[in-house]
Amino acid sequence: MTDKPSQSSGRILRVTFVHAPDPVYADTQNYGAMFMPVWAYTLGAHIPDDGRFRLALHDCRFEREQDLAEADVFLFSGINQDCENLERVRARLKNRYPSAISIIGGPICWSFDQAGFLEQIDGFDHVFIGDGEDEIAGLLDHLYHGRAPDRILRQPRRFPIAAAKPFYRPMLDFTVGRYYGAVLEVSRGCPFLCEFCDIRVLPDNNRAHNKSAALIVSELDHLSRLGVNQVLFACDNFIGEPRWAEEVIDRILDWQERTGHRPSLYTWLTVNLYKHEGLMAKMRRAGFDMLFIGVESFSRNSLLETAKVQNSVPDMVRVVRKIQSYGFIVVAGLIFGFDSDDETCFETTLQGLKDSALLSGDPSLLTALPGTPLYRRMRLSGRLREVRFGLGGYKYQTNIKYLLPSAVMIEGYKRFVTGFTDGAYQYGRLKGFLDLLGEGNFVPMERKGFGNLSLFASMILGNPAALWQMTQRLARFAARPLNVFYAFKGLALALTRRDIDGGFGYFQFWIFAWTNAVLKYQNITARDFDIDSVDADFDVRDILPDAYAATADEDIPAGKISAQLRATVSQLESVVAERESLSG
Ligand code: B12
Ligand code: SF4
Repeated sequence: MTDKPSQSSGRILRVTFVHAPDPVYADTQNYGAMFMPVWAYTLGAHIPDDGRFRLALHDCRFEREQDLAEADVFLFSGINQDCENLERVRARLKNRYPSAISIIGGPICWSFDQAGFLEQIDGFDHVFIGDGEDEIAGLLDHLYHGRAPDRILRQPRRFPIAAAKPFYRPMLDFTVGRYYGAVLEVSRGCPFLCEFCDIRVLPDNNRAHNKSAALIVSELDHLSRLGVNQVLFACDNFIGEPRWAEEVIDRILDWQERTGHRPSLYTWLTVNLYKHEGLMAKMRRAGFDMLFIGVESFSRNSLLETAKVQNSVPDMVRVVRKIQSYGFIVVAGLIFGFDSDDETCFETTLQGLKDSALLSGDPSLLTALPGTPLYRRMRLSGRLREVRFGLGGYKYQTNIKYLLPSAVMIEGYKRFVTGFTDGAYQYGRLKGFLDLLGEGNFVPMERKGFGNLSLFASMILGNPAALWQMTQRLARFAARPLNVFYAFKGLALALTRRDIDGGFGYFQFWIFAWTNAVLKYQNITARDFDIDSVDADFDVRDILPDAYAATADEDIPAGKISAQLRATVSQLESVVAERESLSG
């Protein structure tokens, strides 16, 4: 618990940040690695230091709910999937401390507002939609003086992140050690136009808003002094503005030279990185080890449909290979279920992953996120399904009706999983990746990687759910003797490639990603899917509802709206023409 230094002798408002993500998801999606509550450290820094507020952080993943001390205000945050848990914790606190005020913010609020689901978080006294930095002080000031703020509070402007403050140190310094490295937000927004993406449709978010390079480096410096060696650079697209990205890298290189600190870095960016050869080499030297890239599909048509034009390169395999040849591990986002996908998309993806020598790639099924053009298109064509924000026993549950029959999707997915988890296939990926590193671009790194098995192991030791998951992972993996054979073959390969600095690190990542896939997918059956498709009599022309273009009213330049529409509409017209010619 931390008091903001006292300048007044009046009463103190006790404010507790309650971090309560859905526990099942928290364990299954991150495999027991716990990431820090960035929102609390960020907002804490914007609460005035005038002695009126006493701040505390309670992270339900580490502290028991029963130990949550009384406060005057409980601040909550989360993402859509946390809804039930947030509501459960809120209700219990209300029972124990009836006079306390609860306020919820975070991505869940914006998203539920877009979808018209705010009633699902009705229990909270106040709902805050938008960036909180500029508002949190005023909000708490109201409560301090006993004035009731509006129930729904909206901040439609993006906070000018160039004016961001350092994390709230008193809270960070005492808690950072319990998390997997650190998460440092570096920028917000992305200039691209993917139809399914809810990042580009947030207010004023279709462009990059960047933190200053100086602040990023001083935060890195502070984190390194606290002993943090793994830092996730949180953003929507690190190269939304390549010149800024380069400036940040240059500053980091300079700082590393001066201080000798060498954290490993992970970030999100787009495939057009391949055009920036100098930047890639510098990023490696600066410690960028893993990059999340939304590859989405190896089908150019599906990419055009979703207007992911920056990905519709002539040869995706060549592009991904080039990025990886510098030594980056590309964690590829992949999606099945575009209207342009046919039943071969599962095999095409398997082949694409292998040819591009990707060590990692996690597929998901297309989902329409509220607020996106895809959501609007699905709504207009009656293809939205009602699903709750929770899996209710399913592994896959999506909210749209696919054009491919659901049985075809499920069978295809199962074929994909069988091929994907196969030992020979996995070994081929590792070998392909290590061979790539010998092609001349590789920049070795003098540090531990972002994915650090010993750090991960130390984290899960105290977590029974994560330990149980690890036991299952190993048991399922070893149940197939061929897996064990290829795992050892992979280890031998990595250790004998003396030309590659850090071969064991790549092996570690490979085995982790492979066993993740086994854990997640092995034994998957049709019962794990709650997905649906359009009826047999669905008129394929309805994939492009009449009002789709007319209702595109995002607050972005008109030229950008029409660019997205052009790509999506012309590709969907081809799908319609193809289907109609097939049906005679
Ligand atoms: C870093 C990150 C991760 C990291 C770690 C996150 C962490 N620390 O726990 C990792 C890689 C683990 C991750 C995983 C996932 N993530 Co993620 N992630 C992000 C990312 C890029 C940054 C989050 C962040 O730290 N932002 C910085 C903080 C300061 O922003 P913020 O939390 O939004 O808070 C601001 C406001 O919302 C507001 N606010 C927030 N809370 C409150 C509370 C009050 C009271 C007030 C007044 C204001 C307020 O003020 C803050 C300052 O402006 C975001 C995208 C983005 N750019 O935000 C996605 C995002 C949060 N992730 C998302 C998703 C879907 C996931 C996954 C489910 C993906 C998957 N399929 O596996 C998993 C979930 C894993 C889990 N169970 O924890 C979605 C959530 C969408 C939604 N509405 O549900 C986002 C928004 C991306 C997107 N648009 O699709 N993620
Ligand atoms: S590139 Fe990524 S962040 Fe940008 S609009 Fe597309 S999906 Fe969204």
